[in-house]
Amino acid sequence: MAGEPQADCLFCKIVAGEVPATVVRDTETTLAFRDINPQAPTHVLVIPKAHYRDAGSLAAEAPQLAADVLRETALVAEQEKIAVTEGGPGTGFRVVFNTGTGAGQTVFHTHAHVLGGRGLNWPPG
Ligand code: IU
Repeated sequence: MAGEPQADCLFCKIVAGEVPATVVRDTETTLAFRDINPQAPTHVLVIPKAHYRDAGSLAAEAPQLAADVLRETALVAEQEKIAVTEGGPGTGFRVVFNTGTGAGQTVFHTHAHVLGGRGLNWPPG
């Protein structure tokens, strides 16, 4: 059922404390932890503690929780000191929700990547 923990989900196991993670923020509804394979000096994942497979299903089925995740991405950026909105390469940050295998999603528990601390190219690869 939507929102229920899934036995075979890595991020549900992180929420349950069964798999370790380097947590940077922890709220009643969300968790933010460092990506195990960072693609930038700051690479943090923000997840809802409840299980939804991707950003679209989260937004459709639990819009307040989607808002919580989005707010936390900004608070992570502030905490990591990458929330600089005016400046050159290496300032600012990117929030990414890979959705679907073709777009690079490998873990099917909604997560926002928060990336920053280096120049970020556009269009992304
Ligand atoms: P993706 O958008 O589904 O591809 O992102 C999954 C991310 O989860 C990816 O960046 C992995 O490096 C990251 N990750 C992790 O942080 N800890 C883990 O144990 C595993 C994956 I497996």
